[in-house]
Amino acid sequence: MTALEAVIFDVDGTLSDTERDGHRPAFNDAFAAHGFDFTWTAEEYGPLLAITGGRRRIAHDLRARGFGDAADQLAADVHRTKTMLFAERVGSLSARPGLSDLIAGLVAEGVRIAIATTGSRAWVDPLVRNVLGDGVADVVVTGDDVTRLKPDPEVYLRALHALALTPESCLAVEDSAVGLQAAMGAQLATVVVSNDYTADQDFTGAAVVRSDYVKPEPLSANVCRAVHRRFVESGGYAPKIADFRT
Ligand code: XBP
Ligand code: MG
Repeated sequence: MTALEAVIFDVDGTLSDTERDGHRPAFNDAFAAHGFDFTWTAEEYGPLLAITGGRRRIAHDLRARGFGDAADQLAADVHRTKTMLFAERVGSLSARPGLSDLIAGLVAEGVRIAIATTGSRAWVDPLVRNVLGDGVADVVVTGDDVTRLKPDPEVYLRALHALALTPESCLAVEDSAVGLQAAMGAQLATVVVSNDYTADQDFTGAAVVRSDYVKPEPLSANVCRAVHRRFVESGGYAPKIADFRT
């Protein structure tokens, strides 16, 4: 039986509730700094999260507002400002309730911690340091390190490569359907801990779905081990048809 050797965490919505009151105001302040007269309300922002990566999200919205061919360059400029603003603010963000106990339990048992996110390294590194502590994450793979963002599995495959582990010995923790698809694409057993923006999404294929780290029982290192064991014993994900041909 393969033992659990590492847990790979998503960042936004998983380590911390960053989206509604973190990224969104930074996007809005960047829009204002570049002379745009619109903002993203909390309601408008939810559906926009289906477009991963802040630069792509801005470009999508600018195209919808009629900016045409100029959208991509404008998005790159606005996103640079947004990244700088958000990096200055990560000190005010805290871990989701119950996460710190889970991390402490995993570390105490020798389970390694890794990060696989779509976000930009300029703010991911300080956020991970603030929320988890210095040096707790062995591996941090960001959106800057990949050519294809989630739901593509590339970020998880790169994290596994950096850990020098196979998916059978790891568990992923995600908050969204897009993230779950990325983790499943890398053949990882995945715990979904949803939040207000993602609660109604389709989490088919997740090893466990919950809305909280604490209730109804804490997501502890032991629970992670049990989830991982059950997933491995059940054979993981069904092989794809192409696998039978090889
Ligand atoms: C997070 C994202 C990111 C953040 C904004 O997805 O899609 O784009 O919303 O960060 P996940 P950037 O949690 O699945 O990694 O502006 O740095 O892209
Ligand atoms: Mg997320």
